[in-house]
Amino acid sequence: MDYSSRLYYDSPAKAWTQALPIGNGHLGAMIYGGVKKDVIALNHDELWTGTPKDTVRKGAVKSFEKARKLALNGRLHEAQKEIEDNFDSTWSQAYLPLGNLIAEFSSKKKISGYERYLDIDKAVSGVEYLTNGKKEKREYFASYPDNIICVNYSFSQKTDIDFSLTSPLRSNSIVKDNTIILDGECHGENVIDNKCPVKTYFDEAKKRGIHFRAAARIDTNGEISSKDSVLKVTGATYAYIYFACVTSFNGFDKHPYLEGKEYKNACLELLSGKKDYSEIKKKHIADYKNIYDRVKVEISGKSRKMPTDKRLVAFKKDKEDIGLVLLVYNYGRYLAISSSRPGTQPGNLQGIWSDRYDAPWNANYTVNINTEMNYWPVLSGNMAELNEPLIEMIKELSVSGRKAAKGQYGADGWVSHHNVDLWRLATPVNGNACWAFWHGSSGWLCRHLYEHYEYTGDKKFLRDTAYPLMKGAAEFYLSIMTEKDGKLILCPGTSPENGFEYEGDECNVSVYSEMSMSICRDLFSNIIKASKILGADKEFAQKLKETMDRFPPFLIGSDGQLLEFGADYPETELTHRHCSHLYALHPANLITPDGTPDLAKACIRTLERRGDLGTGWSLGWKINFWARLFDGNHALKLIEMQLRPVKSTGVNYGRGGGTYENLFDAHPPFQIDGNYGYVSGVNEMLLQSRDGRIYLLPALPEKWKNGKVKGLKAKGNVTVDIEWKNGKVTKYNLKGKGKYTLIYNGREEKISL
Ligand code: FUC
Repeated sequence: MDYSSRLYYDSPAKAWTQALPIGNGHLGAMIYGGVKKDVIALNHDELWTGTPKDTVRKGAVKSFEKARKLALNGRLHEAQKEIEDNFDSTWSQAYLPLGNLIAEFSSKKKISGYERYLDIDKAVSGVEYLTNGKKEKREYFASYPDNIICVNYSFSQKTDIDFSLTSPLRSNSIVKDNTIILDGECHGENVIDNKCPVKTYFDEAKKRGIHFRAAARIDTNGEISSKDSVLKVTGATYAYIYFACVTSFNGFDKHPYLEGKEYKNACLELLSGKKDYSEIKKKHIADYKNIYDRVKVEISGKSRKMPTDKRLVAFKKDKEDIGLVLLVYNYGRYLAISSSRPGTQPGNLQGIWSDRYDAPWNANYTVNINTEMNYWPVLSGNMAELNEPLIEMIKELSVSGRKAAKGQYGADGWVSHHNVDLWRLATPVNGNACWAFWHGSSGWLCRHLYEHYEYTGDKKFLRDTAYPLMKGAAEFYLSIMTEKDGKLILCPGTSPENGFEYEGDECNVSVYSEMSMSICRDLFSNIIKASKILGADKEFAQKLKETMDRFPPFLIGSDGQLLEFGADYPETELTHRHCSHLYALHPANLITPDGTPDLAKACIRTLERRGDLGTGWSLGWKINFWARLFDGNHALKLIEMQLRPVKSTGVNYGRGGGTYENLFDAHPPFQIDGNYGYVSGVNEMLLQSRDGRIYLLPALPEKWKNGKVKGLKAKGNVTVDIEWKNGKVTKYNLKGKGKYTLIYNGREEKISL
């Protein structure tokens, strides 16, 4: 048994953060594995409150101009107040849970040898135990090719089962033959009442929300009957459940009720026909492995054979369990494949798994770090097709974002702010300017588009998809660029979600922020490169270059740190979880230890002053920063901190980051970004690439003495295998095309593939 690809427990889950996730991008389920009562908590990626809406704030353009003038004159508190009073728009809509599929069993016999597992080599979860010495088995998986969840119960003796399907949403369920059908409805709006979002149903057709049908078909050798909405099975020695859900959601700009798509028959159709469990399972495993098996990391050392929850606790004392480090790495790849596939919605704050009616931060897309982090491991981890939902979202955002640019700023191009939802909210949300007034996400998201080209080498994608979107984002920034002291800046600025001391009080709005300028530098540089590659749009590239030449330089503060707010203001929260001003170090490559050593030194100083502690995703980001700084030991320290066992699910903005018993990342609460920051961090420790340079093992910790990795990707669509002994590369194999400089074992080598 490989204990770096299997989670297992000796008892059923009592809490959601102990349950095991399965998913196919649309459908998500959490497996509790109770002996008498099995609960499968369900999600669907399109269950959100709301309808398409114009969210532009009236009078915002004037307000922006006023705030800009105030900021240029140093009246920063007033600028902030102006933004918060007159510029923001509405809150995001919310992601909703679907409900529970429940199976209650009649058997009252004593059981032994209980095990609940998730095999991440195959993406199959299961439960096994003995009754009277005989094996009882259950299996669960979510198939992407068939778009259903399958469950297989096999009993050692005749068993009666009550099946039911419940939902916290407005819904009604009935039993028809061997199928439970639940028809339901999402709220028409997440209405803001006294600064609190309240999920609200309306009767008026134009305010009705997304409708959906969920259905579970039971195939069994037992006898089927029904009582109310419970499907009863008696005397079964096996039962299969085939579960599907389809919604009326018809695109971000279509009304889900008045222009909704047909969903009732579509749902039943997914379940109709003769379903052969083992065929579906075979297809599912092949489909999953086609992505998952591309990469394998092996590092010599201990791998503890111990139930995962206990293993996590044991790691606290003895950190030699490299198998656990790899398990969490593999689990992150598993979660990515299970939550983001072509045709699905992108992974939200919780991927697709969310049990709460009022999920933390509405389980929306928070795009001032979190959504981007979800997609960091995808390209380096050889899973480029998982980017598709993100790319689609960016295309859609560019449509709503054009209205936001015009309506909020009177600007060209397109822009998005710190929250996005299913309806592609692009305007700033309501609340403190430190998070609400931040127009960096359109620029940041475009870096994913350019990287998609860099990693895949797909020129057609660059020309037809990436370039026009990148250009539109740049046009927005060009359009609001302001001159101050001969420099061009984005004024006013914020740096998510931090503040500084100004005139005796905390302030969040500065004249400009380093992050916004870095996002622009990065976006503009990528457009200039793209225009060269495509041999197109030279004039625009020239304009960007001239604009960039007038940006203020990176500033270094009195303590050697990179300045966040364009001036050496006293920090109000030195150890703040965001490190946005290091954007140029990671995710961008504008600051590098070998290219710009002085700035890299300033980044090190910044990270030292911030400290290592933080929320889950903050630890995840720091792994990536230290990897980019070629400091493998520090990166590993962060990995080890991320593996601290956490039970609390309350919101902790401080230093509580760690891992839940089911290996979900703990912000706390659960937030999936930390799982992905971890995977991306490990990838960056083993391989980095930029501008034709490929670094093998650039940040290998001393503890990882011997090992091998296969299948990671370097930019240029190069597939990389590496073996190492005593910390030195002993063998490598690169598959791809082109000329590169290879950097390893302290030397540089020119290679041609
Ligand atoms: C950002 C972070 C928080 C949290 C939230 C969802 O606002 O600052 O820590 O992750 O997103």
